[in-house]
Amino acid sequence: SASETTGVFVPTQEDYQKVYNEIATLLQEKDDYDDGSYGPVLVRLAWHASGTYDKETGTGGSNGATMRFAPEGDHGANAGLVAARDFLAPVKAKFPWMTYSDLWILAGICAIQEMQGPTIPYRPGRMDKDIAACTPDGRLPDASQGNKHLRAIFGRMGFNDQEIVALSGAHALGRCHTDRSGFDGPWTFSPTVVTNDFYKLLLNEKWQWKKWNGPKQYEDKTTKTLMMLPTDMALVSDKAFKQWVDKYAKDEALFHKDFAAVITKLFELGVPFDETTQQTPMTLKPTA
Ligand code: CCH
Repeated sequence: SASETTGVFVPTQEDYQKVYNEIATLLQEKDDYDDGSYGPVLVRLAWHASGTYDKETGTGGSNGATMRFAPEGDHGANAGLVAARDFLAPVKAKFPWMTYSDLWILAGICAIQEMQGPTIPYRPGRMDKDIAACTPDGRLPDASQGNKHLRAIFGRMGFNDQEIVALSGAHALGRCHTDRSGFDGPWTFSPTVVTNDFYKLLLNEKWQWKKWNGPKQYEDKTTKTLMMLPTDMALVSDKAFKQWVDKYAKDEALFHKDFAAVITKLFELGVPFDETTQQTPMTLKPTA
């Protein structure tokens, strides 16, 4: 094998499955965090690692893991993601042959699959970059804004309206934290399961401005326990976006299919896969 002749360890799909299983086991063990899972914050880490991509300059994206360094790790948008990076530290120690860049994306995929989401194909090959590759602040979306901002930010990465709406369904997961973004609360009643509930609730609940001292956000009129960001609400006030919200609210299978496709694209933005080596996407098996 290549590893015998060169002395360089060449991981196989089995090796990546071992890493996957390790993350899945830790997710089950460390269940006293937030709503009972680190899954959502792992998805957010993978998204913020990828979502800095700029298609014009080819800078940013998941190939680099530059959020390890203070300038990028300290960007306001990344507040709290140290919890996800710390969660993965023992995994990196156990599998030192893996780059942080590949590990963060594998962890995002593992989290989605373990939270009953669709199967996400995985391709390794990302290289860690040094501090000089940190992206400037302001590349990730600002939740206080609206439809123009969403199209500008996601357009810079290369996404269209349908893809923006499909990606936003990730807000079925997790919650906002007052000590991170300043916003407060979960979007759905099942924040550790990949459902289409984000779209259903957007359409079916009555939303009102929350009366509080924090940043402007919505709360549901009925229970006052759920939340929506101004950017979330733009997905129903903008007619072109709303068409897709309607579709995904009606059809969870379609959401899962489109979410898998668009998150794969997100996770691979700017990654220069070597077409000559083994780059067939692999399917890693969920534990359940
Ligand atoms: Fe998001 N997100 N997100 N988001 N997000 C937040 C939390 C999560 C925006 C703002 C916020 C995506 C798109 C957007 C997740 C996945 C995705 C929070 C709360 C804010 C604010 C952070 C906190 O306080 O901890 C905005 C604006 C956009 C614009 O579109 C996309 C795309 C994805 C993934 C595909 C996940 C998951 C969370 C929950 C994190 C947690 O810790 O529970």
